[in-house]
Amino acid sequence: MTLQALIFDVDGTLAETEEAHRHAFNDAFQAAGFAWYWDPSLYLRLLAVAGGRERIRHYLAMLQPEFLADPDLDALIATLHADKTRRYAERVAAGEVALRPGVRRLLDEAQAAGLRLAIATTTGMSNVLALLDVTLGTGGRERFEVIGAGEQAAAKKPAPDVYRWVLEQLDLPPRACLAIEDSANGLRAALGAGIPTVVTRSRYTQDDGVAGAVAVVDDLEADRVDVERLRCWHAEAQLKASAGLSNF
Ligand code: XBP
Ligand code: MG
Repeated sequence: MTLQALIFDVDGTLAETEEAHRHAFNDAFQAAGFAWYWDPSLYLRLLAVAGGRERIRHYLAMLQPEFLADPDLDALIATLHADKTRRYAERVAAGEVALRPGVRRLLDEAQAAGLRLAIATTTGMSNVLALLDVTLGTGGRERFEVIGAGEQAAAKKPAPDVYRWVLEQLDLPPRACLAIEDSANGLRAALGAGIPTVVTRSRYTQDDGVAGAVAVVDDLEADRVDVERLRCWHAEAQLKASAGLSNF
């Protein structure tokens, strides 16, 4: 089966967004009067849990367990996360986040080669659209035929739900696609949906496990990832599958 679509993760893959997320979480905590502070080494541990609301709950369970008994905990987390989302959008609008090297080139080349483009992420839709609007400008979001965000999946990565939803919308089998991810959670989600996956490591995922990836690169530009290489990796994945060496 030939390669027909590329499905991109957002956070860490299209852009190094996690510092903007981290600062937005901290600002929201401070504004609400909490002395909680997520420094980079704590945030690295917290990233084991995808999704902002889930991450706040995980933090409380780990380090402030007395909050778990609060009957209004869901509402508190929802309020903090809504404020964090607003603050993240402000940071993106201020130009704090840029596309990672090679992303724009690869998007251009893929479209010129007739590949379909999609997104599968755990972050909220408003965050995805804010990032695409600022970094790709007018028409940026329309380049992606399908956008699967946190709202589209019951269970966040590493569950495969968002990838399954995107495949359904594209009306393609997993073997016709390649996913591009930066993290172990993302890789597990894409593989769980049966999609061969290329990993481009990001700031916070340098030590993530990447077993099962069809290729692992530091950066799409430095490693000169183009459509031809993607087609090669995709074909290799198909060969391995037909030899019974993988699940694709
Ligand atoms: C990225 C995430 C996101 C952001 C926070 O995971 O975990 O949750 O850190 O986003 P991935 P929200 O790149 O694997 O999709 O606060 O909007 O949930
Ligand atoms: Mg990611």
